[in-house]
Amino acid sequence: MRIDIISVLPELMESSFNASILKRAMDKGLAEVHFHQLRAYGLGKYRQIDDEPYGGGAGMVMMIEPLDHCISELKSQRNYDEIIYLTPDGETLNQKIANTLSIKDNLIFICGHYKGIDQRVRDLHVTREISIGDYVLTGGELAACVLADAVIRLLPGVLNDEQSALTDSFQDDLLSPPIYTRPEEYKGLRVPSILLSGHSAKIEDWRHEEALRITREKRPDLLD
Ligand code: 6GU
Repeated sequence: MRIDIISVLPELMESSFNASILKRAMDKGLAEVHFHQLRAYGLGKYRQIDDEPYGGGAGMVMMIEPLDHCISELKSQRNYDEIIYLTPDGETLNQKIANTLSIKDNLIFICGHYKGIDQRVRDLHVTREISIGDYVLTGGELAACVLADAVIRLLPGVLNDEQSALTDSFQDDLLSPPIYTRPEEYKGLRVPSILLSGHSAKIEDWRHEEALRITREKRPDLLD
């Protein structure tokens, strides 16, 4: 998978891809992330990328030309499956969206700033708009990191134990059951004995019951 991220602040995202699992995914060639500094496509001596909104009002708008030039250049190099604009008014990210995107080959993420991007960029290029929740960030960069992380970890070969993405919370609309590791007892707190029984069918039943119980308690909406 290849992800091209268009942003005025690529520095904000680099560390997210330079450590741990995502770094390994890139080192193994399973994912490529390319940053594109929008400023490089800015207009004039000052590399302008934003301007005042027509009709007045507070805040600046990201102009169409720099974004169109950058996106068109990328599109001339390969076919993109989705061109995603990260924006608080997009559809809220969930595991199903991450699953859907994880089987694509080429994605563009556009990180907005200020009041957002000229509507014509959305009309012309954007195929999908995604938010990471009902709150406002200063820009789309952190949202782009969240989305890229959620998608890249699902690529085959990225996680050591391929099972583990399948048993994530949300993959079956249930939260995960409680987990334990050594020691068996700590300050009087014991690991549930079923987990020490070696009886794998009973353990699976217990985990499923616990997942249901926890989902009912914390996120009843997932069971609807
Ligand atoms: Cl994608 N962008 C911004 N700026 N704020 C957000 C968001 C995105 N998702 C939630 N809040």
